[in-house]
Amino acid sequence: MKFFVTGGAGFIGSNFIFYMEKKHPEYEIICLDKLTYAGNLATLAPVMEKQNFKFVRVDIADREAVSSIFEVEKPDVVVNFAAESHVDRSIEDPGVFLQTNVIGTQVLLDACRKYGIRRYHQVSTDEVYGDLPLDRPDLFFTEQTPLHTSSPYSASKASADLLCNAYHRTYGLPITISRCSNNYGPYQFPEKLIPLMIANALADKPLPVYGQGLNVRDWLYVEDHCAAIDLILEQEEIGQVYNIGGHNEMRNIDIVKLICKALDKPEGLITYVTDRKGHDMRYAIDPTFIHEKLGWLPETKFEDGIQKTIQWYLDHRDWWEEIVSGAYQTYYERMYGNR
Ligand code: NAD
Ligand code: TDX
Repeated sequence: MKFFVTGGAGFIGSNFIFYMEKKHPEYEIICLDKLTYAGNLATLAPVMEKQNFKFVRVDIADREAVSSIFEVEKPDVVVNFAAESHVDRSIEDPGVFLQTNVIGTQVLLDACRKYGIRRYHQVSTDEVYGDLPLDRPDLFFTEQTPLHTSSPYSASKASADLLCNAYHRTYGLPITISRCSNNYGPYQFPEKLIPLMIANALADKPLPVYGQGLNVRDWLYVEDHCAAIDLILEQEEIGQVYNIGGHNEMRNIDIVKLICKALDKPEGLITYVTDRKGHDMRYAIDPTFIHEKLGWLPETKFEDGIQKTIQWYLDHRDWWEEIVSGAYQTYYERMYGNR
């Protein structure tokens, strides 16, 4: 079985490659990644020399390049993680989000049509459902919740989902889609809430909390997300959407305070800054369907996962210190300088 894993040099994609290498050592995995600011080849060092692994640097929106790789390699399965993934960057500059997340997905779908595929899996997000009000804790996103996006990022991800459905219905392409809640764990780029707060706290820098920090996210340890995708790929039914989440809702401010406590840093570092434009209030996944259909349940409790994650960032300073010292500085200044 030959897998294309696009975006495998990023956070979830790399964790997925490690998960699959361990669980299915008989599979051949080819990682396709453009290596944008968020992609890091060093992350893939543990698998780089393996016989059954190959890395190809390519932009998924480059039709010709993608087509030639499909022609040569003829993959059985494509799992598409490749995306521009940061909401704040999409608010600053939506263009590249449409290019990669929408056009890139279409290019991959076209290649799958042309060369044939056993499965195309689209890694989507709970953000396609928009948000839920804080005063209705009884409401959750199900697979039937209408798409109702807020940011250019979520609009681009929802567009990609719609294209996948269209290629399934119109051309019979064997697609599946998963919509996961917020992930955390090793190798997450330090622009995202949890690694950003860990890195800043370790440097005794201000911890920029948007608005009042009352927004709620539903956190899932990245390995549990990978296990869910693996299960989805193993089952035969196509055209199906699966929501993935572990009922672990937390307010941003509580996460930041927890990180301060774990690192023995003063809460005085917390700085309330101007809110994100169009900031979604609450995400909350109802994972009943994937649980009942595939028996999936998250294995890592948040208390354990967050400790493991903090320890990972303490043990792998080289990995993220290099990132935060480079071009990321310019981004940070632009994004947080006048907030
Ligand atoms: P990430 O930003 O860490 O990694 C994205 C990867 O895609 C990088 O390696 C980057 O180089 C690559 N990439 C970007 N543009 C590309 C292009 N045009 N061609 C080829 N490669 C390209 O993202 P992540 O957090 O690992 O997210 C992976 C996927 O999971 C995304 O599709 C995202 O929408 C989805 N998702 C993320 C979360 C989360 O909490 N991080 C939750 C749900 C869904
Ligand atoms: O500096 C910050 N301060 C802050 O208060 C940052 C970076 C974030 N936040 C808030 C905004 C959100 O309410 O923390 C929350 C989490 O923010 P992000 O880490 O940027 O994640 P989010 O916007 O929730 O989106 C994430 O989950 C869904 C991923 O980045 C997406 O790729 C995924 O689809």
